[in-house]
Amino acid sequence: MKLTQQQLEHFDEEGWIFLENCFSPEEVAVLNEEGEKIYAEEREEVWRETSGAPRTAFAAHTYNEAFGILGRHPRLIEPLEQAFGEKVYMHQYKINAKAKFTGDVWQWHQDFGTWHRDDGMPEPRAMNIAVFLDEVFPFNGPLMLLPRSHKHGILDAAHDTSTTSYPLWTLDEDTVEKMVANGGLVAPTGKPGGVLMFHGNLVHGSAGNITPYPRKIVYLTLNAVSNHIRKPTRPEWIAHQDFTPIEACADDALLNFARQYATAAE
Ligand SMILES: O=C(O)CCC(=O)C(=O)O
Repeated sequence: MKLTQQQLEHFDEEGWIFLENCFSPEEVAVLNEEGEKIYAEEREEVWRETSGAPRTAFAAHTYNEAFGILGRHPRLIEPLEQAFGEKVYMHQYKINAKAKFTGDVWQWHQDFGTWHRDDGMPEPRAMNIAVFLDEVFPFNGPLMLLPRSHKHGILDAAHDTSTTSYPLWTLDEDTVEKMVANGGLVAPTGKPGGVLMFHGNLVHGSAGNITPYPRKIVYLTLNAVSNHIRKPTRPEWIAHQDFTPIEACADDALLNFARQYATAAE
């Protein structure tokens, strides 16, 4: 899947784009089912909120076939190869839960701030491409983005290791106010199967979810191969050290897997 000139221009100017209906209900259904099974497992890659609800399942592409196929899917890999002009590898992979009633906040941050400081990534030539597995509403903890904030480089940040179960380099209120005054704030919403792509320096965060509507999103963090990390400090399953370029699978690979999965369940 290739982005249009108009989409590329929107991405350059605003720092994000949202693509509706990239994955079909059949493709999303198998990911949802497998995602719930992963959250039910006791394994070090699954992090939980203090309530015990799942927060994040790291590296699911390495131990789950459906998420493995998604991690090589051309609808996700090709737009990033196009943006970076070279092959990409998987820097990080996570299924973020934002569970109904208990999903916790993600404080305001820039992803590249963390990748640079914690993993030794040289340049912001990596980014998240995210697949909605549940419907994202304005009220179930949508990702909030500060458009154009990616044009300010790495902003000052403090290492927050206590507010949530996930340590993060977070931004202070003054910085967030300045960025909002400059570019506003958006919270893209949409049906399962939508895809959100945003620049590594774009400021973003999300509020807690006190609604009965879960909000699962899979994030592939794809890095240009020449920009591989130099000084990893986090476990391999959080910041991968296999820099092998990803070869995209066939476009119908996930659909075929979903059909076999449904037949096997009959
Ligand atoms: O899933 C969310 O709400 C936020 C995730 C996020 O900001 C991140 O992984 O960097």
